[in-house]
Formats: sequence, structure tokens, C-alpha cells
Amino acid sequence: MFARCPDTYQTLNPGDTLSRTGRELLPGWTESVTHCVAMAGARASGKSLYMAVLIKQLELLARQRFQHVVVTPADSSTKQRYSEKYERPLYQEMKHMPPTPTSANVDAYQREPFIFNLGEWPAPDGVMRKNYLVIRDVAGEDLENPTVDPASMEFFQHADLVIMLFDPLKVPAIATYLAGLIPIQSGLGGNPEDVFRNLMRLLGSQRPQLALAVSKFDTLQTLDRLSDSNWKHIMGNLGAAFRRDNGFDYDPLSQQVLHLEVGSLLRLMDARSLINMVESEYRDAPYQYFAVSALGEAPRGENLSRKGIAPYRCLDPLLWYLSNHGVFVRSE
Ligand SMILES: Nc1nc2c(ncn2[C@@H]2O[C@H](COP(=O)(O)OP(=O)(O)OP(=O)(O)O)[C@@H](O)[C@H]2O)c(=O)[nH]1
Ligand SMILES: [Mg+2]
Repeated sequence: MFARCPDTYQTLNPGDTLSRTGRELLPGWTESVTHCVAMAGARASGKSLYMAVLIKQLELLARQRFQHVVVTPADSSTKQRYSEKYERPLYQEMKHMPPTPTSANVDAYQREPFIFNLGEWPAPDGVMRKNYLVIRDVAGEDLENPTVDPASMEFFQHADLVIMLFDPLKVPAIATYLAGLIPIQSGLGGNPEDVFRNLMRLLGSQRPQLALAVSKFDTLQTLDRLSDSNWKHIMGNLGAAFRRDNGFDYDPLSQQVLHLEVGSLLRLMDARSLINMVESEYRDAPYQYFAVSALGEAPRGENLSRKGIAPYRCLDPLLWYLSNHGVFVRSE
């Protein structure tokens, strides 16, 4: 069995037709392979925008590189919620999304998972099986709340991959440098260390694979416009892996370089206590650092850049996980 419950991310029995919360599973679900992902990060760290763009990028990757695969919403609820809450504001109205409502809210559209078809790929038993991406967006408000009931977010414990976003604009030194270079973003969320501590509380003794991604990386890239500072030298280094987009070519070796570079960047950003926490909590479990930008350029006020969205390295965290499971890997 390679499929898990899309609601709780927990195991199922062969032939089950209902999820653990009693919802009907898609036909043949227990014969398929699931990849269960959960987003994490403070308020306004960029989770929802990232998720919107991630799906678009996956669709593109499939269309451009894997002719036999079409990435589509797997059920009507995913189709409707994704298009209304994520795709439309971003790609049609070119506006920001409102903050994701806390899961205690009746309108919490993210309480149910989003399920996408990833096409057929050889499963660990060698059989070609349908693969699904099951992904959950979470309200930063819930993740910042140290009293949120772990039972209400139990899916974190059973996730295959947690993608936690780290907002560089929350770093005081960076914010000072950036003043004047990019429009000020209002309404930033809480401290990433507190979010990480709370995430560990929600995870209990479990350690799902963790992708810790510096989000809004476009803002850091503008630091090379400064006339004189350490940051100009660091971000102006065009040889650095984090200055190059890799298109869709995920490569484990260059990821390793990026991991080390982003690790030192985080140290320079004085995120040492976060790094120490990650390194000690994830001593025996896989984690990697990433750098992503959903927008590619800092937004001005309510509206997104008129040049459109130029996502940067958004697929890396997911491909780190999926490529280890033979999905979106070319058989040469
Ligand atoms: N410069 C830049 N800003 C971004 C990027 N992604 C998000 N932002 C900004 O961050 C704001 C918040 O993004 P969201 O995706 O709504 O944040 P969230 O983490 O889902 O927030 P909650 O739902 O409250 O937890 C956006 O309105 C943008 O202003 C990015 O790639 N680059
Ligand atoms: Mg959100």
C-alpha cells in the first residue's frame, strides 16, 4: 500500500473506500501512490501564493517535459477551491490573496486537502500506478498560535514533506537595507523561530522530511543594487547557485550546493537560533534549505507587478521529495 488518507495523512487498509474522516475516496485510491505535503510558516510568509504558483509550475513542468503526464485537480472540490481562492486572484485579478482563515473559521476553505493528479509512475513494487499530490495550505495564524490543539493539525505528523517558508523581510537588518529598494510590505507575520517551535510541538516525536525555504527571494536579490555593503557582495555574486534559476532542472548535486549556500545566508541573516533549532530537532531526519520566490518581483501595494509573475526555484522543495520517489524523473 502506497496510498494514505488524504484528510489525515494516516495509513489506510487495502480496498478502503472512505477516508479516516468518513469522506468518499476517489475510485481506486488505495491502489495509487500518494505524496502528502503540508505548508508551514508565519502569517504572510508567502505560503498561499507559493502554493498557487507551485501547482502552475507543476502543470508547466509536465507539459514541457513529460508528454504523457497532465497535472490536473483530482476532484471537483480541489478544482473549485484552487481556481477560486488561488488561481483567480493571482493570475486573473493580479491581486494578493487575503490571509488564509484560521481552521476554526467556518469559511476555512483549506481545511480539506487539495488533491492533484500527477500521472502514472512506477511504484516501489515496479507497477505503474496513479500518483496524487495531496497538499494542505495552513493559516499562519494557526501556526503562530502556541495553544492550537495538535489534534486539529495531526496531519503534520503523518506528512511526507513539510515545506516551511521563512520570510526574509522579518529579518531586521534586511528590512533596513531594503527600505527604499522595494515597496514596504505591510502586515508581516510572527517570528519564524516561534513558528518552528510550534511546528515541533505539533509534530510530537515525528520528523517528516522538512524543506525550509527562504521565501520572497526576489527581495534579497535586489540587495545587489546597494552601493556598498556586505550584502551587495553576497547577492551580487552571480556564480552562486542561489543567483541562478534552474528552470525545471532539479539536480541533487546543485541542490546540495544551494542547501549549503542558503544555510550560510541564513547565518548571515542572524537566523542562527532558527538554524540551531532545525539542526538539533532534525539531527536524525532529512532536511534541506531552499530559496524560492513565487512572484519574482516585489509587489506594489494591492497589485502585483505588471510584468507578471516570474516564479523562481519554486519547484525545488517538491522535486527534492518527488524525484526520490521516481516521480518527474526521466527514464533514460
Ligand atoms: N516580494 C515578494 N513578496 C511576496 C512573495 N510571495 C508573497 N509575497 C508577499 O507576501 C504577502 C503574503 O503572502 P501569502 O501567500 O498570502 O502569505 P501566507 O503565508 O499564505 O499568509 P497567511 O495565509 O496569513 O498565513 C503577499 O500578499 C505578498 O505581498 C514573493 O515571492 N515575493
Ligand atoms: Mg495563506
